[in-house]
Amino acid sequence: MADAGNAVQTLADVIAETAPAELVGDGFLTVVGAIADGAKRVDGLTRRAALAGVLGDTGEMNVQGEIVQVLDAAGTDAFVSSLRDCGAVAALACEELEEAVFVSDAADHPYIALFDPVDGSSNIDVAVTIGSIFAIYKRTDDAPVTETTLLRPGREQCGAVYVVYGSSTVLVVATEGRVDGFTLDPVSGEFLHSHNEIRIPSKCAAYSVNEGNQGNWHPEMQAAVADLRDAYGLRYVGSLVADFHRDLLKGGIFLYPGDVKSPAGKLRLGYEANPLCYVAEQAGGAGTTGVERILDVQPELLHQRTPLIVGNADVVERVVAKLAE
Ligand code: AHM
Ligand code: MG
Repeated sequence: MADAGNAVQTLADVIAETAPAELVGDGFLTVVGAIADGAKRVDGLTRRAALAGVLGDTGEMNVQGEIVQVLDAAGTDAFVSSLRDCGAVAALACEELEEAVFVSDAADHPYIALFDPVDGSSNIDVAVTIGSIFAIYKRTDDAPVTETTLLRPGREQCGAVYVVYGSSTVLVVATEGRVDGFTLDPVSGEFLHSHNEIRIPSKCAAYSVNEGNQGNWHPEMQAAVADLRDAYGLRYVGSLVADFHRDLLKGGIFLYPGDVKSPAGKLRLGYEANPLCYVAEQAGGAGTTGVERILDVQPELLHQRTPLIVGNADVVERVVAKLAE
């Protein structure tokens, strides 16, 4: 945590000092800065909520077949415009947009971003924590980006970011081998370094799953969760970013399995599972579908769903072993 006696570093300071040199030289900070700008807009809307007219739904259905909340639409606008206009992103894809947005094939636009602009949007109307999640990739060559070249396994990410809009607003950035957190200072309006080199604690504090779905789980998953229930307390916010952030800082495991009604589960591989599993792995944790490391899954569709089990590596392993029994 930040030491009140020392000057607190900004997001730009820390990324410039700690991110891999080839990313810094290629404008990685520009991409993270664009995410931070969008997050400040979403934070402003979230804090004012009903006063800003962002509660409720738009009456429309997104490509996922889910009702679009007003803040989903506003968050999409905020991040699409900040990333499209930052000058370093060649293409982006977003949970709320059916089609990817292709910005520029110029070589000075080396990054690709896949994101969930407002995660946990069913919690907006009741003032419960929500988030935003971003997977960042580098182009492998100067060839035009297409929808097919956006389908990259999560292990190829060069960085991932999430923002949690909770009792404070915290932006977490992961690059190879390193995870840091930045708290939005309402006084200066800047994200300031508050969580240095985050490592998931070795002790798992809680498991996190929607127990209401138990009746639809396969017997092996029922047995695996019964095993967790015997060993740990239960915490479930119902906003993935909030549940994940708690697990990252306190130790824990989050599960959204497939079941008999939804074999692929609910969460999206590209926008949710990949970036959060990348963060987890850089912090010493692990993420799996139950049979395969999430970051090794080869996506076939932009909006593909996946079962997700992520958190403390030993507990993830314990669940995988139970599922295989
Ligand atoms: P969203 O991205 O459309 O908000 O949906 C994803 C959310 C996650 O934040 C959360 O983990 C999950 O859906 C909760 O689902 P459920 O209400 O079925 O437990
Ligand atoms: Mg989501």
